[in-house]
Amino acid sequence: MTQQADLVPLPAYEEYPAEEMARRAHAFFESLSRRRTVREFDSRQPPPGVIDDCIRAAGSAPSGANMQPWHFVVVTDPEIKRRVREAAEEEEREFYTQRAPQEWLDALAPLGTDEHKPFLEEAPTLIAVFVERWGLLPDGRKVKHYYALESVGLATGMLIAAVHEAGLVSLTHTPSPMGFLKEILRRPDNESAFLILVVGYPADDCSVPDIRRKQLDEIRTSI
Ligand code: IYR
Repeated sequence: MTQQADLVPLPAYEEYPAEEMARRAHAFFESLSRRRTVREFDSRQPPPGVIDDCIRAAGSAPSGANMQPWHFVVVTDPEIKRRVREAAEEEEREFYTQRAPQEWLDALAPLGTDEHKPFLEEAPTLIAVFVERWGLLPDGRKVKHYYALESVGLATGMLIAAVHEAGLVSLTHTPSPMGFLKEILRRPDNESAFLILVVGYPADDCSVPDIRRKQLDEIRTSI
């Protein structure tokens, strides 16, 4: 039997007065509401350390049984980015021309996406997010992971928010299937690709689709 962990006083909790709480909640909402998914990137690299801090933020996410079933591969090498682009475009070509049902293509039409993925080479940084389907002890025994996909989804949301707060832009890219990522990036058997977060500065002439977010009364019910 594994023992319960020691208990320590809740570290560094700060209660804000009501007014300040309201101000902070609103400011955070306003900041996140300025986030847009971007598909056109400048080639400039973010300053050193920024991506690592964003990944530290992602790694602070809650996870099933605290297994932290995530791994982040930061790709900046142009040759590896080229290989990722090539493999992704091959899958996407098949998706757009054969695999995708018309209903799916119709849903994507407002976004203007197609099989061309130049951002995978043009953006300075790709963060490939992997799910650890199971953990591995130093002696090779497997450790069961719980809610692994949900946990990695939570961590990825925090990664996206951190990148935004740092003043960079991102694109959540999910070429499907993503098996090629595991091969190109040489990830172990217990991992599978979750998504690629493309990160950088927006291109000078960057544009985004004129689409809207649902309003509060469409997404919230109070009882
Ligand atoms: N993976 C494809 C298709 C695609 C699917 C969804 I759902 C999107 O929100 C956007 C694109 C692609 O990346 O083009």
